[in-house]
Amino acid sequence: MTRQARVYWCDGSEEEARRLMEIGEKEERIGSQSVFYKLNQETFPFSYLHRSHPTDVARTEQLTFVCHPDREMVGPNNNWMDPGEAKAKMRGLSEGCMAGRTMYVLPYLMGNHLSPYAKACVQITDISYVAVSMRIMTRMGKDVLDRIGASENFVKGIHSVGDFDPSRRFIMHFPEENLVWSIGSGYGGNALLGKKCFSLRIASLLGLKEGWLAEHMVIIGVEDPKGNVTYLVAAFPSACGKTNLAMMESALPGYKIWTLGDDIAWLHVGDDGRLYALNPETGFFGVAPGTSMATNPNMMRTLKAGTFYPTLYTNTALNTDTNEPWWEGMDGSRPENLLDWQGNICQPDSKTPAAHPNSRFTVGIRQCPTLSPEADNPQGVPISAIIFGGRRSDTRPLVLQGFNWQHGVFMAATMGSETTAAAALQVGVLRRDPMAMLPFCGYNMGDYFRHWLDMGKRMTRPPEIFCINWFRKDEDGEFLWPGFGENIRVLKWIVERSLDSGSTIPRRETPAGFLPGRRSLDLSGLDISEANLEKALAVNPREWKAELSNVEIFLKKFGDRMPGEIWDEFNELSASL
Ligand code: GTP
Ligand code: SPV
Ligand code: MN
Repeated sequence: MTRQARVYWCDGSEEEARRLMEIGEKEERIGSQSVFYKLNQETFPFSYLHRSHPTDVARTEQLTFVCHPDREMVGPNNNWMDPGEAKAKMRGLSEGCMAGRTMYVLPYLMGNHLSPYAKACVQITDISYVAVSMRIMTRMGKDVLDRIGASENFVKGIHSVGDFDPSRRFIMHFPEENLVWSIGSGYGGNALLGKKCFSLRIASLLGLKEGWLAEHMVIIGVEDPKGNVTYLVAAFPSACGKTNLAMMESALPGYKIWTLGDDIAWLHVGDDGRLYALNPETGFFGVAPGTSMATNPNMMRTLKAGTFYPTLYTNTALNTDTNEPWWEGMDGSRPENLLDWQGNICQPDSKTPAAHPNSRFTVGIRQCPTLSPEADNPQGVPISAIIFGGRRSDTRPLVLQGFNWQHGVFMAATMGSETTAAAALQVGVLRRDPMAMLPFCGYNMGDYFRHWLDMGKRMTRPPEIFCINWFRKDEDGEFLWPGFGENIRVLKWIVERSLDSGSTIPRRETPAGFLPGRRSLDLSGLDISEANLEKALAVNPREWKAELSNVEIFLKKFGDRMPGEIWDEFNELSASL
């Protein structure tokens, strides 16, 4: 059907990666541009710049569908299409789509080879950029084919960039066939089908059937000055701080963050009744703007580490004096001679960003200096706390602890966030984004909330649940909380509240949850005014009333499928305000 000129079976070797970079540099093009452009190999070892098609710069939620015979099961949180109709449409669009091009066959594993939870997958694609990205982000190799053998037991991905025409761009999921079919985009979550499409949308439904959870979460270990490590997971919507949290450099002496994952966590209940988390990916597809030695030094070190995995920069600017990638918020002043993300010369006084706001890097997790020694544990790591967060200029305080599992699930189910450039939508608009999973939950959100409540009942020791907000602003639009490395102060309170001795750590009860007790946040060495701290931590009844009417409209969309427990918590909070 695709009528490719040739087929290239990828084996995941280093030699092959070098060959693919060369093909992308010299043989394949997007419009008039090469797929890869070689950057300064001394300062940015094995690094390449990629400029995507100008209409193809973010995930496209409006073109993403879940195609299941039962529309109710898919829910109002997903676009739905009948599987037969969707197949016919995709067949039409795929006819001859690889004519004259190479089809790359990518066998890969999500999860580690020794893990009982790992899943074998095969994706086909027609662009070297996706083949190389998948090699960074997944465990790609011939051995996966042996594992699959003659079985049908693998996740299938069909991907073609097509002609990049947005009117012929679709990302279709067929959960009953473990199939993802994507055409017309070469960007991130639209094209790296092991990431959002399989490890979240399809996997979330597998999790519902098999009794586990696939979540949009970072996994970290927090080491205290005594050397004890407590593992946490945290879910924030796209471009709201997961990667930064995953490799944070602590502002408090003696504390250290260990990185296990920055985007996706698979959560299983272990034999001991605790919750375990593992990261199915092996790389970071991270937001470039704002990344610097000041905000995320460990990511800067990761980017420059250089191993046999290439590092890719997508839609960043280019400093033509040094041949290095550049983006807004990088250390130092704006270089004089810059090409913008589309390759055009930048005027020095231009106010438009030179890097695309959703420009990203793709880099292997092995290069991360804070990689946890437990990152490859086939069972995952035991989780003591689950953190949910969003980008909220108002209403939501710096941190709140849920009263118990059920109340924590309510807090997460009702969270909202201001939209970012990660999705092709209007930026900065508040939308409800339960568990940071609105674009990624592959089935009805009402059923998803019930699954969360049920998971709590299966655990002998469920993790504590917290909500955070690093992004609350004052009247002048300035952030009230300094964020980044200073967030360790909040993590410290979270960890202490989550340990067996947690009930002795001071907290203040509010209708919305527990706030840190006076002086129980460690603010040593931090320059923040009493007034700002008070504002950052305020639970304001007037703001919460407005919040609840917004929440109510959202939850009602799920009708009968919305669990009564969620409404019980809602009514309790309404009554107490
Ligand atoms: P996805 O990869 O899209 O899932 O995003 P992410 O959640 O990993 O987001 P990331 O960590 O890349 O952060 C996105 C943006 O938020 C960057 O521009 C950061 O500089 C900014 N950011 C991260 N942490 C903080 C913080 O604590 N405070 C403030 N003010 N900004 C932050
Ligand atoms: C996100 O948007 O949450 C991402 C980037 O992690 S993408 O892979 O494009 O979905
Ligand atoms: Mn993400």
